[in-house]
Amino acid sequence: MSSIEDPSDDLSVTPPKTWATGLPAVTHALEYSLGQTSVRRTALTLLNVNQAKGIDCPGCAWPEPAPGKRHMNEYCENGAKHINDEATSRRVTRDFFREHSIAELGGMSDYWLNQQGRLTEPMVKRPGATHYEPIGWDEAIGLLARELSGLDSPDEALFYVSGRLNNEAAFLLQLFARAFGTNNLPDCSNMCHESSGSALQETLGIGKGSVSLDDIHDANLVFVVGQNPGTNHPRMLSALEETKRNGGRVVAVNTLPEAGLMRFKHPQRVRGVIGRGTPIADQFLHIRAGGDLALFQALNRLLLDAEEAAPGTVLDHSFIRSSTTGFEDFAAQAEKTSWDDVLAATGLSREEIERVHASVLRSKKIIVCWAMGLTQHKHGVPTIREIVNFLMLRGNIGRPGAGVCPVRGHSNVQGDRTMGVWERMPQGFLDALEREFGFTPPTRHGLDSVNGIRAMRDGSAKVFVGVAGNFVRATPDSAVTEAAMRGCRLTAHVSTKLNRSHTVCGDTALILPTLGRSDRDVQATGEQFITVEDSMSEVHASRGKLPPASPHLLSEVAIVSRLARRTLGDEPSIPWEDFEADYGTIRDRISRVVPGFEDFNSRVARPGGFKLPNPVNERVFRTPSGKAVFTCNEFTMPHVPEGHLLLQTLRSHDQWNTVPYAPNDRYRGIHNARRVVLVNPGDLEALGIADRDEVDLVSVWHDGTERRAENFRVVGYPTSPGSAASYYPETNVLVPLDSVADISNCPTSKGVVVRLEAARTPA
Ligand SMILES: Nc1nc2c(c(=O)[nH]1)N[C@H]1C(S)=C(S)[C@@H](COP(=O)(O)OP(=O)(O)OC[C@H]3O[C@@H](n4cnc5c(=O)[nH]c(N)nc54)[C@H](O)[C@@H]3O)O[C@H]1N2
Ligand SMILES: Nc1nc2c(c(=O)[nH]1)N[C@H]1C(S)=C(S)[C@@H](COP(=O)(O)OP(=O)(O)OC[C@H]3O[C@@H](n4cnc5c(=O)[nH]c(N)nc54)[C@H](O)[C@@H]3O)O[C@H]1N2
Ligand code: SF4
Ligand SMILES: [Mo]
Repeated sequence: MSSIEDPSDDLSVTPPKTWATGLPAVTHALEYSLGQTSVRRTALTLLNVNQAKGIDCPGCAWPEPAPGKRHMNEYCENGAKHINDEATSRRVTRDFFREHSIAELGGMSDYWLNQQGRLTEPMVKRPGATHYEPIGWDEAIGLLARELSGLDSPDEALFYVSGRLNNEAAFLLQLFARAFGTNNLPDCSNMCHESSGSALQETLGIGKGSVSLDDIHDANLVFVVGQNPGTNHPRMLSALEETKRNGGRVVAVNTLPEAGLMRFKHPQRVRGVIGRGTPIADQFLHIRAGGDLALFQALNRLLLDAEEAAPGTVLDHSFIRSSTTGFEDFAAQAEKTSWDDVLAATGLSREEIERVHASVLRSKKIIVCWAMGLTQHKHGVPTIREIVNFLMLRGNIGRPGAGVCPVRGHSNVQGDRTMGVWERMPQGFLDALEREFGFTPPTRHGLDSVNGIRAMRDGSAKVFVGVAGNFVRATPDSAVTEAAMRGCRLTAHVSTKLNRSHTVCGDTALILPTLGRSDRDVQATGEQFITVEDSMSEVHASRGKLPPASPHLLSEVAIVSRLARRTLGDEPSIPWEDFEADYGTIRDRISRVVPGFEDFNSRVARPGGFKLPNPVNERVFRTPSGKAVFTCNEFTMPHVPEGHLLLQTLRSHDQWNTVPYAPNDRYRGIHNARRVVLVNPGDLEALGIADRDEVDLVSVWHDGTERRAENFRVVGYPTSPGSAASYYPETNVLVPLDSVADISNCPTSKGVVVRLEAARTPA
């Protein structure tokens, strides 16, 4: 057995922190890094991360400052953990797979699996086998190609992508899938910012954020809604600190009083390390879960009322008239907003909302930032549409210091979409592929993640190929999803590290180990670099610096190119071999297919790369009417039956998505346990449950089915009344597959109706 053991579950609770990211953050980062690898490798990764000629941080998608403005240590505590989790010196070898059966590995925790280290050679599980065994690359790729070719229809295959994948490999993967004949390209974005994409595409004509770092620094008022930047986008706090220094204000809207929203100590400034730090939020709105739509409806109604009281002084009439449609209908709908509804949905007082309104009136330049606290609710899309209404009323779209800022998760999740990884790419993109490569891509929309699971469950999808990510832990309804995966003929994962998806196998299963961001990538024409696009549409290069984790690894580009060649045969119009040998040739193709990438190779060679144009910033809206669209959004709030709570499933401070690094959530004061549920003390009292009781979380769905996650400790915590919080992925089992956001089909990971029951089988 491996020497790595699961940390014991020994909950201790300290008061939640009221500030984020000072000296302890630096210490924690080094502690984790040195636990994974040597001082030398830690120094190599950390000196290179986010530098102009270095490695793009494999953590979140927050952008780096312009090259001249970077610190020597341009990374955060969590970025350091993410990169050294990849740069670990630990290795998973063929002996490991001989020692551990797949069933045994399936019983291990997500933590344990990840801690085993980097995957080192391709492995196969043959039909009926209990263990993975080694397989050569040629045979592995041949086997996968044969299974794909043997399908009755290309639509029986799914190609899942997670947002760490680089642009070059993502472009090749979608090219391969479409040349093979399917648009089945589900991705992690389906479970993440899909609601943002849906709302922004409809209203502004492009599903991306419109602001830059300079805009954030320059704004008079920044809203941070449904987002925990102290943990998930730590360097965003430096940007907000700058906003404050320039005289701007910050309003934070959250169901939890997150440490990073309160006060920030900059780890790269002496003042930040020893001082009291900068208060971040000027106003904190402790909102009820799912109450954000009502909040922005109330703010919009207040703006319309203020305009009526003093005509011509509040709204930006010239913008509304020249650049938008739908204002009249929106204004009529806003008439219906009732304060009773707003106060019930938000749990806020009228005075609190009026105070925000007063700040809005004082601010010429406003930005709204948001993340999963909005997108993963049933009414996430209308909520974001209402935010767009809010910004448009005073012309806060398409000018400096103002705009929409959906803060993206994975470092290249936005780039993967730009490269065509989407089951519904517009016809213009497909036409460009046809012109460039001479084949006709399929036009029928493909399957997203939720529909992909349904298809595997129903037997209409038979081969699953995952490139990066951990599909069975990222998706909802774990039991249903796992059964669906087991029903496949073949499951294959291109991965850097072991995870639970490798233990949930189809008849045949493949593990295809690959280079990570930090590994040097040398191909036939020499050393390669890859590119990524951050949350603010900056495209730049990333160059690995470390010797690869094993001599048997292939890059993602190489794996996809070889698979395509084996499946489709040699085709002069798509030179897969050249692509593998020289990634510059892929970028040449991208420059001819993807708008905004003209002259890609030379522009990305500049330090810091280049920014993709966003037509919204020229007040050009690529909607059917050519105008930005005001929308009418019905008031709605989550319905939670008596005796139940609305559970959100979120990240602790010590995890990267499905991968826990340690059982701690330092800022929230939770130590040595992950199976905890945070509940408002008032609700605990009403439910007759005591702090530290052991409970099962039981989710209830309207078809009468129940799902259970067992043995959680209750912790009294200032969650907003009626809501509870617990960590993902342990709670994914509770999210019904059919519980999705309207329009975007994003699983409602932040809105799960649960009841707490005394643990059926106490631990
Ligand atoms: N260290 C670290 N960094 C990460 C990740 C990670 O796992 N670890 N994951 C990356 C990825 S892929 C993503 S998408 C991002 C996610 O970044 P976040 O969206 O910050 O991630 P979550 O932990 O899901 O936190 C959701 C936040 O929304 C709040 N919230 C929940 N419900 C509501 C609501 O109804 N209204 C309001 N106003 N607030 C609400 C929660 O209290 C919490 O603060 O982070 C990225 N960065
Ligand atoms: N309940 C609940 N569910 C959620 C969420 C939630 O808030 N609550 N959040 C959702 C969100 S926002 C997201 S983005 C998804 C995340 O879903 P995914 O992106 O699928 O999951 P990750 O945990 O990021 O994937 C981790 C794995 O990626 C692989 N990996 C890491 N780096 C590389 C690399 O460079 N190349 C390759 N090929 N593989 C690599 C490693 O093998 C690692 O085990 O989860 C979603 N699921
Ligand atoms: S803020 Fe995000 S991208 Fe920047 S160093 Fe931290 S984890 Fe990496
Ligand atoms: Mo995400």
